[in-house]
Amino acid sequence: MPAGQRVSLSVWHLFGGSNGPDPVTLHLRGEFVESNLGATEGPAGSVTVRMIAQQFVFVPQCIVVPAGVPITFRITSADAVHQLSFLGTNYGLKAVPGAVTEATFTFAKAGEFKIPCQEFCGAGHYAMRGHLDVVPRGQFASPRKADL
Ligand SMILES: [Cu+2]
Repeated sequence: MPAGQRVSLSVWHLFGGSNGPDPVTLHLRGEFVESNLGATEGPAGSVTVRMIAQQFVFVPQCIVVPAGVPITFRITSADAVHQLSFLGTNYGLKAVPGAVTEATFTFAKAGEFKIPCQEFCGAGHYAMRGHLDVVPRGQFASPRKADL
């Protein structure tokens, strides 16, 4: 597991899912509703990206973030365990149903990164890939600002 990554498995598995996001209602309520996915710009230019991994897509499929800024990823799964990697970097994240995995990565330069799933998750696994577009900081316009 890369440094800086932490998995908040919490007590979800032990106590029947009362604490982490419920995989069944992810899209309906809480942190991972559709309108809250993707990049959000917080105070002082910090950026948080929320994603759902599910058989066999990442939601959202394409994410735009600024270069040279720490990007905090928060990801969960709607079904099986998935493993994202940002091709061409050594950054990666595991998506676990019922838990939120958080990690912060900084992409030094603009570029495009494929995000293949690296954990066999079923029949469509080999086609499961997202896309990360790292743009120069001045060109980044977050679709959303966090509520302050
Ligand atoms: Cu997979």
